Amino acid sequence: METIATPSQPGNPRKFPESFLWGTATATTQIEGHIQNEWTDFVATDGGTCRIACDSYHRYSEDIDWMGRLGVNSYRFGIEWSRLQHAPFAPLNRNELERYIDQIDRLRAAGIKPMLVLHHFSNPHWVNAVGGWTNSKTIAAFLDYVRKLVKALEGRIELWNTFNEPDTYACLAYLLGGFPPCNKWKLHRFRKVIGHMARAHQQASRIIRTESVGGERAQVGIAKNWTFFHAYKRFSPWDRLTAAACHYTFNKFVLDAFMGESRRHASTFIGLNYYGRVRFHHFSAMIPASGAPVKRLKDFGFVCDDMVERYPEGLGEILTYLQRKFRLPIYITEHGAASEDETFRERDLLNNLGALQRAIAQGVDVRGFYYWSLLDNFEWQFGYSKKFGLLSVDFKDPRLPRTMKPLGEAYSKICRANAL
Ligand code: GCO
Repeated sequence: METIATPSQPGNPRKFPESFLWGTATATTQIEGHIQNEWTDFVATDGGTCRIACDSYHRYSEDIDWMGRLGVNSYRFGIEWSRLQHAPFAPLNRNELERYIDQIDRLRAAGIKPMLVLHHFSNPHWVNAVGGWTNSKTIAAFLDYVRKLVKALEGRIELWNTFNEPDTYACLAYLLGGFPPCNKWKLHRFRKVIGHMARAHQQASRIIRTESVGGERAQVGIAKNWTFFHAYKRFSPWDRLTAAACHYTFNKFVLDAFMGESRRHASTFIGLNYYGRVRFHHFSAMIPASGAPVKRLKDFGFVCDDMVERYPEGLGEILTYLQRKFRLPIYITEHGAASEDETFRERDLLNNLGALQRAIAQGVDVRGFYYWSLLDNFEWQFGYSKKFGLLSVDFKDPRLPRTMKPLGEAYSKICRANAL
């Protein structure tokens, strides 16, 4: 385990700790293209599909060059399970494996530390065919994959993320119907998925920490999405109840399943994905992602990106809470804003990094920050309509050229200076 970073640099309060990781994050289905999983036939609300996406499957080395220009020193990305195993317990596909190994080796050669995500909202078809993570047999299949992958990567990876946002995945796939298999209000399935993934996390973590070459250095955690749920009017009992039910289901229940009691020692770090908050008014979620008109939200005085309400004040609160509760190092595995307004995005970034810096100064052990996302990409049910990238991609041009955005330039300065 790395030594604990010194909270702030003496003499310069705008500096981040010396060994701080500045990164950016992506997911296989959102950028790679040419993928065979449950998203292949899924058509987003804007008519987009993930079939080609940013074509990073072929352009990963160009993407790494862009990361070099950004000056990041870490990259959080996935390996796509469906590429590596075509049947349960099958040997790993050699060609696909070599492509990922080449990607990892290029990253390391460029001085960019990889953080590997094992599950990010997608499964091979043969897993979905038996009910996905609602089926407890998926646990054994996943562990077999993890064991083989850990061995095949031969100590190249120190930072492992087992599951990305299990709460978002189970909620959208089994409660809200936004992700395949698009089930609605199947609460028992939601709970099963969380339970099975939590068991898989615990066992995968053991495999990674004991079986990876140089395993004593391997660090493992999930990436937990934390959203604050509040009532718009503090005294509205129904909206308070709705907010409390969401908090219980998506924050407390999920965190307890993955990190409570017997699972307390399954993780060596906490990955936090933080975007902001959702407020309820007359039972409806006041955010653009739930269809609330942006104009109406503005009239209510809300500051939102194209997805959720921004709430940088909450970042310090959740970091302090997690630190007190678990006493583990924390990585902010995702934070970002979707908007065409780059000035807005820059302000949002600075507000959140300011909150992060204050939390570090107060002693919270945060080791890294990953901006979501490197590229404009396939934003699941919303397709290409949400612009989260540090780089834009021209999806109308078949060559899919990337261009640095103003936010990319601004983020680059922060990464290079290790300071705000
Ligand atoms: C998630 C995922 C990312 C999203 C990002 C923006 O949080 O849903 O981890 O895949 O693209 O958060 O919504």
